[in-house]
Amino acid sequence: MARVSLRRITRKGRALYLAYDQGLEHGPESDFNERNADPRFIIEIARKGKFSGVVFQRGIAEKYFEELQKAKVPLILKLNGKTKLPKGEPISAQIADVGDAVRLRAAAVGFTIYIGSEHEAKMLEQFASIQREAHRRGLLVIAWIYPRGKGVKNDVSREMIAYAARVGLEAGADIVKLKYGGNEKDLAWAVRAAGKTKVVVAGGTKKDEKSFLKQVREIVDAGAIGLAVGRNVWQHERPLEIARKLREIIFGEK
Ligand code: FBP
Repeated sequence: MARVSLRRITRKGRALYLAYDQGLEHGPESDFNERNADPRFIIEIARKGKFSGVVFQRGIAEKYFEELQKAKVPLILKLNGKTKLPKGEPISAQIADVGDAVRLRAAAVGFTIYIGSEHEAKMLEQFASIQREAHRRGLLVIAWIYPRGKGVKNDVSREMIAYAARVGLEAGADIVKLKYGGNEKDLAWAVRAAGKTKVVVAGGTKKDEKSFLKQVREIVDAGAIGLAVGRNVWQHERPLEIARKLREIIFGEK
């Protein structure tokens, strides 16, 4: 089987991705201000902050295609998403496909699976066909695997994060994105469960810088290859400064 090289979206085997799909997931009111509501601001952070990739939904990737090409930051095209408005069992709707990713010159596709949801089967099936086609067409695959829904009590327990990691491996993701519950040993177990699938961790809501950086050190010590972070960077007063600190920890940059 032809392998797609992880090197397109990693450096020294490590990764720092800038996630910006929160406009769809959470809405502008909860996450954005005058500055970070503009996708061009995000592209500039990704470029100057030397991120290994930026995560956009299709609409932003289309409308800001030229800016993104100029910036030369690898695109990770998110293929599904949902708003925060429905109250039922979570399902992330597929709203883009691998053809869109190829057309938009993405390096990778991203896809969310809520394991534990009543709709889990649909997301697993869609992921399977996306994974096959993406690999056939030379794209990497990142799975956001979030335990959620009626079947899940604690989404960041040792059991759940390792389960999410293992689903990433078994479903064929190149990289699995997990949430960190604050226990380094649990994350190390999840990294073990992910086998040859690499692990990156989400940033979560904005924290004070000191505790955020402490968390990032733990994540790297646990064996994750890095972060796919949004709010803790582009809600920061000085995004490039926090990006530099993240590079120091993740890539060992001086
Ligand atoms: P953050 O670093 O801002 O948490 O972003 C990571 C992420 O996975 C985003 O890609 C996504 O929009 C968001 O978290 C989903 O968060 P949730 O579903 O928990 O509200």
